[in-house]
Amino acid sequence: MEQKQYIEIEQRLGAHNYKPLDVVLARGEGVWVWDVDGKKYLDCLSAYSAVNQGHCHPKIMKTLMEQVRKLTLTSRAFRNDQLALFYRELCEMTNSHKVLPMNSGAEAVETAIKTVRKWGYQVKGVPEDQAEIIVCENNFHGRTITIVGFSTDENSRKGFGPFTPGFKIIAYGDAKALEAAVTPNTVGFLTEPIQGEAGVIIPPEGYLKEARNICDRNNIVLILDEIQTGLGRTGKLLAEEHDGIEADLTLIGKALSGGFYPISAVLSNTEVMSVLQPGEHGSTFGGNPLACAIGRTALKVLVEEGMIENAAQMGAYFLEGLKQIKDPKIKEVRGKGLLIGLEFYPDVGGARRYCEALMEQGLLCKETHDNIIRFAPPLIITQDTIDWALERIEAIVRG
Ligand code: IF1
Repeated sequence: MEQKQYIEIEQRLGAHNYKPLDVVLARGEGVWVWDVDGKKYLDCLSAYSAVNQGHCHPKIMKTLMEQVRKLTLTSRAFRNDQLALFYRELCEMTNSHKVLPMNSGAEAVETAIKTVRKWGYQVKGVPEDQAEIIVCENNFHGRTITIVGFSTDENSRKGFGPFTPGFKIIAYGDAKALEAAVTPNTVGFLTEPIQGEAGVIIPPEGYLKEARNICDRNNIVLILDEIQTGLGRTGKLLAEEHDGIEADLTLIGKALSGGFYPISAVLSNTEVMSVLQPGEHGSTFGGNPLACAIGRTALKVLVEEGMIENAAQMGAYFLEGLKQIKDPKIKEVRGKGLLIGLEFYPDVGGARRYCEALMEQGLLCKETHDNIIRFAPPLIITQDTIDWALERIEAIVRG
């Protein structure tokens, strides 16, 4: 079938909740993907950081194939022989005490919200139904009603109310605003260490440390959404490490499976997670043996194959290369590790057409917020491939 036929059918039969680039992909390997006509592209999005390990990583694939023949789903009504090992390896790696496995990122966020509310009532002593959670402007935490209810992006939010109460929105990167928003009923502060969807917004130096201190002083649970920034993307296993802090609850997803399967998890210290009792939360698929087996190998290859260090090194190289493209249309290039944003001035007329032109040149990336292109290739990218990409990016930006 031809590319345009696939697109026509999608248009006709699918909900129009996306506006993808018109490229129909059929195969992937490492940093490369191929469309149905066999044209090859460099993937600079990595499925929004879900394929940090590269497309169809052979070791993760092998685990999937082996596990799929043995056992895929038991539900949590019974135990399975992968869950304990997944817990142990994940806790050791991330320095966590406890894990709650879910599937999508949004479910991990919802889980954290439920958990901190319960902690607030049971441990902190907040009066029933009075719990407040502080969140940041321009956040992106997912698509459920509760989560979009505290979004400040009209597109995500408008038309979907009424929303869940109990959230207070403050400016991102502003520790004073956090301090000022705290009340005796504040149970949690939920934020991204770097705002991804907002356009790779890096908060001021020391912000997370300040936030950690404010949470400590006021007995508030610090919840870091590392669904996009975690698992090597920024050049550390978790982005919080750049700031030398530890969250009370850390949310991971996406690359936890290397793109093979939806797997997310809430990582916690003992006190907060211990409020959940049997029957109070769960998921049919969360913690299933296939997911756990895949997650174990996805984590293992990240570390064993040096992907986190590579993200740090290649990220710095890529960022520097982009900074060398001196063009009056570029407002700023910023990033940490391989999470990089290139922002055009508003009068340039949007980043979309640059993404389309780059696609023609064999490089796939996606605009965010009109004027920003996000570059986030798999963490296994090499210097030669970055040079190849930089050549094309420079030509298109200048062109
Ligand atoms: C879409 C963005 C990325 C996330 C953070 C939770 C979730 C996400 C920090 C929810 C998901 C995705 C979802 C995807 C687009 C994408 C995205 F552009 F919207 F912001 F990655 F940059 N926390 N982000 O980034 O995880 O439930 O989707 O598994 O199309 O909605 P999910």
